This record gives sequence, C-alpha cells and structure tokens, in this order.
Amino acid sequence: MGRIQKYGIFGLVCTLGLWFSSHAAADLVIHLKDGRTLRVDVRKEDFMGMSFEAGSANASQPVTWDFETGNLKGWTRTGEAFNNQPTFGDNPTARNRGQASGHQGQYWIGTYENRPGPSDPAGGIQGDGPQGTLTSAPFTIRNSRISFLIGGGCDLTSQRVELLVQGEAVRKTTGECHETMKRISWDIGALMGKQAQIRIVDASSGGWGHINVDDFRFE
Ligand SMILES: [Ca+2]
Repeated sequence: MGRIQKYGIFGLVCTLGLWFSSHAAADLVIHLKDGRTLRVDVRKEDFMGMSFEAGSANASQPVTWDFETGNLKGWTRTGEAFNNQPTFGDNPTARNRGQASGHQGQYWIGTYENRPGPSDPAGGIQGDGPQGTLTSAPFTIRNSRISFLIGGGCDLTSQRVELLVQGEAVRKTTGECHETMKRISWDIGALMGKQAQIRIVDASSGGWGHINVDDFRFE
C-alpha cells in the first residue's frame, strides 16, 4: 500500500489532523505501489475516523503476497514441500538450469528449490520429492481480478494454484512445465464480497513434481 505502509496509520492521521486545522476540506491522496493515485474529497465535518486494513485483499491477518518478507507470514503449510520456502534469488540460473525463475523481488515459492536465504548456497535443491500445500489466511474479495506469477509443473491434478471459496476450488491454474514464471490473471468479479483463500498445491513427486509461484496482486 505504498506510502500508507511506509508512514503508518499514525502518521496519516496526524497529517490529516494538520490539514483539518487549517482547511475545512481536503483531498486525501493515496499513492499506491502499482502507480495509481486515489484522491478522496474529505470534509472536516464529515470526518469520523480512519482505519487501515492490511493487504489490498483485506486479509484477516497480514499475508506476504509477494514473499518479500522472506518468510511465509499469513500462510499455513501441510506436508514437506514448503519447509524451505520461500526461496531466494534466481536459483534455477544459479545451477545453470537454462530457464530463469522470472521471480519478482528477491523471494518466491519454488518447491524444487532449497535456498531459503542469501547465506545459503546458491543452486541448492530439494528436488521433486517433497509434497504439500500452502494455504493463505482467509480474505474478503474486494477486487475484480487476482493475478500472480506461476511456473513449474503442468499437471493440473497435482501442481496448481487455486482459489478456495467455502473450501471449494473455484479457480485453478497449473504451470507450463517450464521453470520461468509467467503472470496469469483470474476474473473474480462475480465473487465480490466472498471470503476466500489461495492454496498452492504440490501433490506429485514425479517429473515436474514442483510448482513456482510469486507476487499475488489484487487488481
Ligand atoms: Ca517475490
């Protein structure tokens, strides 16, 4: 959430307080990380208060949607596949795989990889063996699209990212049996207001039994 996150809600409220001390009305300008600027006409007599709901998807708890925290904050693991996640840097290139990861930032999910941080040896792997799931905290759908980067295995029955509503997978996507992640997008406008979770599934130990994922965006 760009500058809101940087300054925090306390700083924002203080700033608003200063505006209102000299203005009957003011524009609240919110600069988002994706480049958009939101401008809200705020009148002193109408202003009651302000709250900040973490994450663009209004998650019930903070979730690392791009894994740049270097951990799995807001996600729940089952099995073994996600024990060494997220992974750091372009690990496929570090082992001369010939297919770059295409990740965002520094950290991403790659269930073949085993390089949790920069101090771990580049190119380390856990291979296709481990299986498991990684499920996000519940959130309320408030955007018409979710996009994310996906790569790795291409069997929808065993390697996929899915959107759960009331425990049912209402959207699911697999990779293209290529390490390099591509951005895909789900139209979720029809699900507005519903409680949902993202689940990443690695349910195979065979060839291409791994999945690469990064950078969920709520658009
Ligand atoms: Ca990332």
